[in-house]
Parts: sequence; structure tokens; C-alpha cells
Amino acid sequence: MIARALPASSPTSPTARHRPVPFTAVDIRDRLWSERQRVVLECTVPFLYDQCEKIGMLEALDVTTPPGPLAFPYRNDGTSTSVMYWDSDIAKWIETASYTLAMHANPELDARIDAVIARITKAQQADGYFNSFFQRREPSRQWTNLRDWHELYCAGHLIEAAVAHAQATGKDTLLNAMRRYADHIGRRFGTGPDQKRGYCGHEEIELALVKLYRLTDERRYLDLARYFIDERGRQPHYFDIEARERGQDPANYWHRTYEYSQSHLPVREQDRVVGHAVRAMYLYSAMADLAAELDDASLLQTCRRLWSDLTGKRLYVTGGLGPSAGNEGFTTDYDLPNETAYAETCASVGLVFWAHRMALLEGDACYADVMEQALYNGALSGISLDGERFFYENPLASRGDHHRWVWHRCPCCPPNIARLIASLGSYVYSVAPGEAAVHLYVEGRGRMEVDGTSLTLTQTTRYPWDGAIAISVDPQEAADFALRLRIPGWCRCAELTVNGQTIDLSRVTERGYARVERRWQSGDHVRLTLGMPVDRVYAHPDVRANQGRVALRRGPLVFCLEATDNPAPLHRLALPRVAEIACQFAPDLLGGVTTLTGRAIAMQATEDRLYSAQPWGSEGVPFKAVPYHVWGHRAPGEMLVWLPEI
Ligand code: FUB
Ligand code: ZN
Repeated sequence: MIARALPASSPTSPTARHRPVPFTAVDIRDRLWSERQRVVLECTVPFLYDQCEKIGMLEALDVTTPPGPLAFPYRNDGTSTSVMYWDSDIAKWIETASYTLAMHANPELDARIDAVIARITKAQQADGYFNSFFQRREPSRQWTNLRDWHELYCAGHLIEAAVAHAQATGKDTLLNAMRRYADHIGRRFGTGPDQKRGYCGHEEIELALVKLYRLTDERRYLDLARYFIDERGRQPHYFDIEARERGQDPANYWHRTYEYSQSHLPVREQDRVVGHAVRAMYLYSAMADLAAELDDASLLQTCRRLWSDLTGKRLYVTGGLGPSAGNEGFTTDYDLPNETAYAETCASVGLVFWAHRMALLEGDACYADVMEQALYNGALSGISLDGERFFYENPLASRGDHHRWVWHRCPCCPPNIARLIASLGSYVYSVAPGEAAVHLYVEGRGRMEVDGTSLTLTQTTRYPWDGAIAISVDPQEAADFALRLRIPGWCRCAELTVNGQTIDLSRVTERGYARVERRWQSGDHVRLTLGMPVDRVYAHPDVRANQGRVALRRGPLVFCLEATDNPAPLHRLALPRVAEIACQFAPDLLGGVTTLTGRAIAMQATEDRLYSAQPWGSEGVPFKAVPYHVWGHRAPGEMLVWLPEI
């Protein structure tokens, strides 16, 4: 949360890289997350399907029928319409729905997914190409504008969906189709004489190809991902070349700079997090994947540089990122306005992806801390408790005019946060030779294998409402290995016992994880107690928006004030530096949340005039704060994360 510094001594190429325990081996039985998963399964998945149907996305898969009028007209010099990436939204729906099938058998949903897949495979060209927009509407323009038109991006989401569907159901219908598509892409793109030396303006295909490689073990998919990463930003610039081929002057690019798509420089020369935030997160995720798969030290170093830039200068306390609506992305160092923060839900979801990969690659808790920060705050805020209302932007202050919406012309965020919640199991545990790690504290059970021994870890906890975590360690037979438990960066006082015996954390904590190495046997029990006081958080002095302000945090959760809980207008409030803050669990509020209460100062308009030579009066008032991720569910009104402190 207050970003833990990167360790100077991180090995360039650690020997024991962790692999995630897949969602199929993790049962979540958690007060917060099980409910969110239930809602995704029962509400969001059918809701998103209905929306896709209503808007015409499913019908658009029937590429032989003539297209009707474009649902959303071309923008940005005729280069973009969200209709061109409808396939990606359908793909994210398939991915989400598949994850839910792994949690609960649902024959009806299974059949519905199969029917959507059948429409895709029916439409797929004989040569493997599939894109409903181009096949139906712009057949002569396939692969002619990689800079703006999201063909490879859609392909990436379809491949991710195919991998998830295969993992969750064991079926290979979509997988086979997408392998054919990936092979088609592999024939079209590369450095060969008859190939295009292109790559996508919106990264996504790269990380998807790594997933496909990991599932199929087919090296060509990894090589193709590497080609896309290595080619990005090279001169002569591919986007210039293809613009000229289209008869356009590349100087007239509507976004002016290739920073927008992180293609302004070859990736290994990049040291600032720039451009469109979601694109950046997907790119860096793929770079981390390739660094791991290929032991590529230069990619790893680049990831570290970019990580430092993001977490040191460009990340909201909520794990939101990308302050500007203009480029849906990054601006300048420390530019973190609150009310106008764009902080797209997808960007925080993408940060969870990148942070997770870095955590596994580097084995340092600084990454999992940020994963948790983005997950519990800036990403989770994007979906309502009933799973049918969404935030696209996640500002940190509102005058009362920012509301959750049912649908959007660009509905990328709903299925993105839904697929993250549905696959949360994969973010909790990981294994490496000789060790198992717990990155997130979530009640439930993970089954894994360490050095050939089956191991079940069962967590019992009320986290994030409480810092007590009990873990039962049950190897199939007694075995020597290390258990790594993340000690969150926000925690200043942690205690650990194993079978009742206190472990000295100062002796066993490495890179933010308590590493307990012993002969474990079934029935061993671990208790981790993470002190969870209410913390005041202060921003770097160059964050103009937060000068003299304080944010409240408890555990991984950032809190905010909402008008509905507070009698005084929020913009008049200030928090005395010495004010005591109490926390209480409110079981009936917003699905059960901890609230923070105390007394603040409210400025008073003692005279009816605009300016006064005297300071205005003030009075003590009660205040109440709720977790940021549940804001926007009740009566509309002001919201505030950063309060003036006096
Ligand atoms: O362009 C596809 C998606 O729509 C992006 O990831 C989002 O930022 C939104 O622009
Ligand atoms: Zn989005």
C-alpha cells in the first residue's frame, strides 16, 4: 500500500520460481469472496449474457448475415468503434462463465457456453481467421490497421477464453479453434519475407499466447509471443509503415504519440509507465511471463524499472492507475487528481495480473502487496454488490455525480472484473521446488503438490475484516518443505505460531514472507496474527491533490466517506491529527463491512458572504467511513478518500 521498496539484492534469475496453484484446485469459502463469486455466478454471468444479446453482440457472430447500421459510430478519425472489439467482450464472458463452471456444475450454463462457441467455430474462416467485425463488416481491411483496430486484441481474449474453458470443462472445442487461429496469426506475422512485421496497438495477444503455450506445451506459441514483444517499438516503426500503406500520413495519428500504445521505444528501452493504462498492464504482464519462461534478464530488469516508476510515482492509494480520460492512461509523475481520476477498473484488474506474475517471478512480497491493494480497492470497486452495476472510472472523490451504470458503449470493465473474481482461486497459493506460498488470505482450501507430495492448506479467517488467520497444513505424508506466508507491507506487528510455538519473525522473514522450513505433517497448524489498526496514509509532497490530506486504511482496505453516512458536507470536513478512530464490524451494512468512526471538524458558513477577513467558524461533528470498494450503493452524494488533516 505504501509501496515496499524493491529489494536491491533481488536475484536476476531466482532458481525457485513459483507456479500458481490453479483455480481448479482452490475452493474459496470466504465471507467476502464467496459471496462475490456467488453473485458473479448467479447474477453477473446471466446479466452479461443478456446484455450481449440485447446489444446485438451475439447476433454479430453470424458473419454471413448482412450487418445492420453500426451500433456505435466510428470515432477518432474513423479509426475506432467499440463494435470492433465486441468479440473480446464475448470472450471475457466465456472465460468468466467457464471459471464459474469449475466452482459449480451448471448444465444449462455449460450448454449456453457451448452454443456461443458453436457460433464462433461456425463463423471461423477455413484458414483459421476469426473476427466477427472484420468478416462481416470490413472483410477487405483485415490486418490493415493494427495500430487502432483491435484484431489481435480480440484474438488474445478469445485465446484466454479457450484456455479457461478447456481448464474448467476439459473440452477442447474453443481451444482447437483458437489454436487454429493462433497458427494463422503465426503464419501472418513475423520476420519472414511474406510476413507482416506487425504487432497490436492494444496489447493482450502476448499474454494469451503464453497461456496457450503453458496449456499445450507448443513452443511456437511462446515464440510468437516473444516475437510480438521483441518487435514492439522497433524502427522503422510498423505503425508508420502500415499507415502509409493505407494512404495515410503517420504524422496525422489521432493520438499523436506511440507512447499511447507503449510502442514509442523497443520495450527493453522503456523506463516510464506511459500511455493507455490497460494496454500497459497487459504488456507488462506478458513481459513478466516471458522473463519467467525464457529466463530473460533484460525483460525482468525492464519490468522492475517500470514497476518502480508505477508504484513510486503513478499509483493511486486505491491501486487505481491512469488518471487521464484523454488517453485512458498516464500523464506526468505524481499527477494523481482525485475527482477527475479515470482509474479504469480494467487497469486495476490488469495491475493484479502484472503484480501476480511479478510476485511469482521474484518471490518478493512487494508485488503481492500491490496485487492485494488493487484487488481489494480499485478493482473490486468496479462491480456492485448485486453484480449488475459497474464503475468504469474509479475516482477518489465525487461531488455526487458519479454513479454505477448498467451498461456502457464500451463494456470492457464488467467482464474483466467478473473474470478476476471468478478466477480468484489462482491468486492465493503458489508452489516451487521445496516450498509452498500463501499470497492472499482467503478462507478456504488449496490443494497442491510440493516435490511430489500432495498438500492441502486450509485457511480459516475473517480477513480483511480481521487479521487472524489459521492455516491447517496437511501433507499426504510427512514431508520437508518450506511454507511461505506473506507478511503484508501494511502490517507493522505480526505474530506467528506453529503448533502453538511462537516463531521469531525477524529470523524467518525473507523478502516479505515468513518462511517456515520444517518437517510438516498432517494436522500441523499455523496461526498468523496480523495487527490491523487504522492507519493514516500520507501522499508524497509532490502529489498536488493530496497536500495536507490524509487517507484512512485498515489492513488492505482503503476507506472513504460518503454523504449518506455523514451529516456535514464532506468538502467542509477536516480530520484532526489527534482524532481517535474506532472501527466496528457492521454485519447489516453493505453485505457486512467494517466501518470507521470518529469525530471530525466541519467548517461553518457563519456569514452569508463569499470571502471573509476572519477565519470561518467550525464545529466538531461525527464522521463515518466505509471501505472504498463498496461506495456508490446508497443515496447519491459526495464521496471522499483524502481528507484535509488539521
Ligand atoms: O480498447 C479496448 C478496451 O476499451 C480498453 O482496454 C479499455 O481501456 C477501453 O478503451
Ligand atoms: Zn475497462
